[in-house]
Amino acid sequence: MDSRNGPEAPQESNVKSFFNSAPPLRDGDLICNKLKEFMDRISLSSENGSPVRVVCVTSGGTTVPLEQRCVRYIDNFSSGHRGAASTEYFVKAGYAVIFVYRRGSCQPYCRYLPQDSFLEFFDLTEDSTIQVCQSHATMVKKAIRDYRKAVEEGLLLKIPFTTIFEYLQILQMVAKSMSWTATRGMFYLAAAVSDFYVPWESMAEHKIQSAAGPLDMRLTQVPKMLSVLRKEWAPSAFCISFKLETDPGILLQKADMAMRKYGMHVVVANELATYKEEVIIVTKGRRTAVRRHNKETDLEEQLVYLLDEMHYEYIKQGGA
Ligand code: 9Z3
Repeated sequence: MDSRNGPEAPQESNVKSFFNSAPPLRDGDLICNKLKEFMDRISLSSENGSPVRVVCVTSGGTTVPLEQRCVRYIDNFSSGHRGAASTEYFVKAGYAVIFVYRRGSCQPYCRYLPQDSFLEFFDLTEDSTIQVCQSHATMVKKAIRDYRKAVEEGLLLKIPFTTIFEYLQILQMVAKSMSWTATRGMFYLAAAVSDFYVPWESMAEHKIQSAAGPLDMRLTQVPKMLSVLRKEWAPSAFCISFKLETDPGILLQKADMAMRKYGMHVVVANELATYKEEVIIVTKGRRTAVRRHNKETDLEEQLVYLLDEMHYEYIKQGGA
């Protein structure tokens, strides 16, 4: 039922209460200014040349704090590799990218840096100058060049999040700031978003004590923001969500359901055991498997190529 004519639908009131009770972003004004600057620059270059397409890539997992002064939290496995790799290919395809990522997760142009043996990347010369090892020099030079180019051309803005509260507030801000891009806007929602959370007002303030015995905790369902994104925040944008399952028997059925229920243009279906090797692009009435060619290539290169084409068609047809 329309809330203007009667009581609010449960989903609508869940969304409202999520945002009303979420702790406000600590650096909300800074994010807002950065978004404005980024968008102004794109809008200017779109006026002076060919119109730039803009994609919001979300990446990495959201956490669910269990205490307001958070000591413990629920997390998930996502490394952010998919979002980081996809960002590089979107920039290469000419998109301006807003990379909304989990703090500490994989970053575009840095995917090759080893996290656990970082110092092995460097040599110390006799006069104590630090050098990248010869074996990695070509790769690092290319990464530096590509990264600098993306930043200097104003094609990359990075915004970090940690919790589910931060993630959804940032997604809303980005969506609103992108509204002027209309059909030229895209959402590529690769972040692994928590399905359940503890509402801020019912969360313990201090560290939960173990002396009280076993812990019983009731988690609330995170309202499905995908339909809000599609219907209210960015109704003309091209929207791609990801569906992850561990049971291959239900994956495609769940992806179809996400298409219908949330009005996504594309759902990328992947299975935990094989997500690095294979995904299935699900659109209305069509399924396309995308497989990684070999260990030296990224599956995301093909994925972004196909989505770029679909987005192009979508714009040509006026967003139908
Ligand atoms: C994905 O399915 C991504 O492909 C991965 C990427 C998280 C598997 P990595 O970051 O992994 O490269 O390690 N993302 C979406 C998962 C998700 O939370 N989807 C929601 C759902 O399945 C819809 S928004 O309900």
